Amino acid sequence: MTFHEMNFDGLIGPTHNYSGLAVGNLASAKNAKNTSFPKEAALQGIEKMRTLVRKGYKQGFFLPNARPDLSVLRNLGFTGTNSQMINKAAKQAPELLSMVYSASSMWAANAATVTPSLDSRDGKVHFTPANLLTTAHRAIEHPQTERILKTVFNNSKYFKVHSALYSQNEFADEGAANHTRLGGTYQEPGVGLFVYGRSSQANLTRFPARQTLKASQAIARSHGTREALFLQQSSVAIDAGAFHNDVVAVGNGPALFFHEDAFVAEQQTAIFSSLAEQMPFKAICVSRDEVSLADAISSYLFNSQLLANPDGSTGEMHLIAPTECRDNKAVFAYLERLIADTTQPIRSVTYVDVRQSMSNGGGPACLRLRVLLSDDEIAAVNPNFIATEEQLNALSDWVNQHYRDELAPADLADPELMIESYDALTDLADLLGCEAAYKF
Ligand code: SUG
Repeated sequence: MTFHEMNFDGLIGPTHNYSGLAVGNLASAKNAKNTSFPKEAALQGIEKMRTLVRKGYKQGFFLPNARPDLSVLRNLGFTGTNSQMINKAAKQAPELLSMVYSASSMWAANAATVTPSLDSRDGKVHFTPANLLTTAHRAIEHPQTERILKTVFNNSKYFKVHSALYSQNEFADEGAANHTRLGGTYQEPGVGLFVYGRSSQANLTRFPARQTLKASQAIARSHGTREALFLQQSSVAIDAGAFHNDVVAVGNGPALFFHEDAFVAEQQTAIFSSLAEQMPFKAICVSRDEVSLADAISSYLFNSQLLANPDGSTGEMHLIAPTECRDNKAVFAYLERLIADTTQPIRSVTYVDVRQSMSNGGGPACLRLRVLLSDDEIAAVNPNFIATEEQLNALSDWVNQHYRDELAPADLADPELMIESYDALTDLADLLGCEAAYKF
């Protein structure tokens, strides 16, 4: 039985917009109220998937959450027809309209935390959708995300999709953006490295620490994770804009690529020695002298996808980096030095343009959920969600047919956008044979 890493990207939905909803996310704040380009955004996401498919990697995708989510407006006291609710929200509480229109489910790294079957006690692949309770626009994602995961991983012999953790501040969870599965090779059991921002109810940082230790522990417990380690993010990183750990660190196989300021230093030493006992662990630490924390966060260097070779061997690794890393002098020079250094495994960098997502703080690694799967498990994935070239062509045709070129935040007030979005998603569900995934 051979295991492979498969990346599932979140399709970027037709209402992609910049509403400045994410406190502590510098790009979201900077681009708040700018005009977005939904068609370009979705096509950039599809092209990123195509880049991986062409390199020989296994790739899948997820449906976007249906937006606007009118069940939330109804829950918040709006009444009448769909169009009447949109009109009333636009007049009375435009911030609630932005919340129910957000296309934030594109960032699949926050969809769930995953434990592969090699690492779980019952030999199943476990998924827990993230409750994302720190931000209002993302806290509404998990019921739909659970349905979407159950649509894609629809075989209970191999897959167990849990419900999100109890939505309370103590159990704040942001999914795989704060979790890395490390191991010598993909063919042997590994370690789940859970990174959390806070261990108490109180937020001691200027920006919110979105992941709690209790949430990470609960997930390891319910997934039956055999080997779990818990490491705290440094408050310096959170306050510099690392609202998720995947903004300052990325790991895969034996390699962990991270910024010097990513973790609480004393904990890091103990965790790294434990990892080194369990695998041929390779820590690739980038010092602040080489790349400042500010440059790391504005370029999203660590939000690159860190990939093994396409055949799954982990001796050599490859980065899929955002073009912002090529545009930043210090970061680009660092990457050139990195790949020339043969004492570490990263051998190549491919730059991808995902600027529309980046402008909301989502880089290449945010857009994907990694799942380590055996051949039998891959055969059990709903085949309509596997990204072949043909399927990607069908998706880009669908985007070209339905998406607007431009969207300004004020456009959310027009009920016509709701009709367009639901029509687009109805056609998508039809294309993918999954009508039940959406309830408008
Ligand atoms: O949760 N941005 C997202 C970006 C998520 C990136 N994901 C990872 N790092 N894995 C967030 O902060 C901005 C939406 C807006 O402002 O319109 C937003 O939600």
